[in-house]
Amino acid sequence: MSSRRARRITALVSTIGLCAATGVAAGATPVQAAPEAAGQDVAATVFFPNPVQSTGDETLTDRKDTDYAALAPAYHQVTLTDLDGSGTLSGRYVRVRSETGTAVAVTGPSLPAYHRDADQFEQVMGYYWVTTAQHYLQSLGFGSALPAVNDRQIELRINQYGGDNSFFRDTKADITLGKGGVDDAEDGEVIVHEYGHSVQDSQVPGFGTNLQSGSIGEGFSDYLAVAVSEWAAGSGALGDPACVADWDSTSYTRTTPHCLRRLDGTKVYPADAVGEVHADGEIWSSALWAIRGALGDTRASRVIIDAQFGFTADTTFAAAAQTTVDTARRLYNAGVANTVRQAFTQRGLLP
Ligand SMILES: [Ca+2]
Ligand SMILES: [Ca+2]
Ligand SMILES: [Ca+2]
Ligand SMILES: [Zn+2]
Repeated sequence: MSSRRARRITALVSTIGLCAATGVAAGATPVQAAPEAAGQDVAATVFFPNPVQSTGDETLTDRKDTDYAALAPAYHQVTLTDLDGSGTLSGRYVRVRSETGTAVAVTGPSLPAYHRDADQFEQVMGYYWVTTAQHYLQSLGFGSALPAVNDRQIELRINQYGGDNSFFRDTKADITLGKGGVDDAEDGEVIVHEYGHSVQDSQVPGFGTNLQSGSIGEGFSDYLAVAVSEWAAGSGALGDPACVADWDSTSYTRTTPHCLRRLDGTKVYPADAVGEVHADGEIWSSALWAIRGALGDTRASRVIIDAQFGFTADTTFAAAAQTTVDTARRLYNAGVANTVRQAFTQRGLLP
């Protein structure tokens, strides 16, 4: 996902089979347990959304995928929901495939406490954060008061693509997460960023065919990553919420706070546009962030996401901004629409 190609780092392949199911004695997992019935929940361990965000410790680094003491407070207990009962990490919204490790087996009420040096940890992260992102969309009313958004099972694949190069495969819903630097699936915001592209593709198949629409895709995906982080943690619970991918970015940023990108930049169009989708996406995401600041998460995200149904695959900043203003008027009122308009005009995205 990075706009910078971090120097290609040979990922340390997890020692699968010898993985540290920390705190769980070998053989402690019941071997005879039947797979969970469909819809049943399973306890698991994740980063929430990532170690730098949740601990505030900007000195944490990858250390070649080792699990070290300073990371201990970053592990959180969560519940995996919507599993399909197949005994694998397959559920209503995502099916996880790893090409770099043995698949997680769901054989009881809780998974082993996989830590980051186990490939299974990333598989769990992928399942949890995609499902959480879909629950966020549903909490906004998508699928009830508003049309469903990306209510389908996507595939999340973990593989060995080098560099920091997670990507969303064009015209497909699916996500591939790589292993460059910090393993991409160790940062919930990287996972949800990629899910943001899947969301847009579900709303407008093939969305993002040129520079401006592609920039909107990157800006929205950054916005969704942070919105889901904050929703999961509780609004206001995270320090520096405007920072995207606080953990993955420790591999390719030298200054603190470590951020892949930010949502609260001051770029305006066209003066600060450079012709690269991630960089120019910061103009779009800062408008979305300002709308969220003015309207609150629920109203802002309802407007921002519902508007995307009306975008064309090759939309422009101005057309997409105008559709978003019109959506605010339709869902709410002229005052809300004016607030949205101001966020876009202040950044040169609308006349
Ligand atoms: Ca890892
Ligand atoms: Ca990475
Ligand atoms: Ca963050
Ligand atoms: Zn992206």
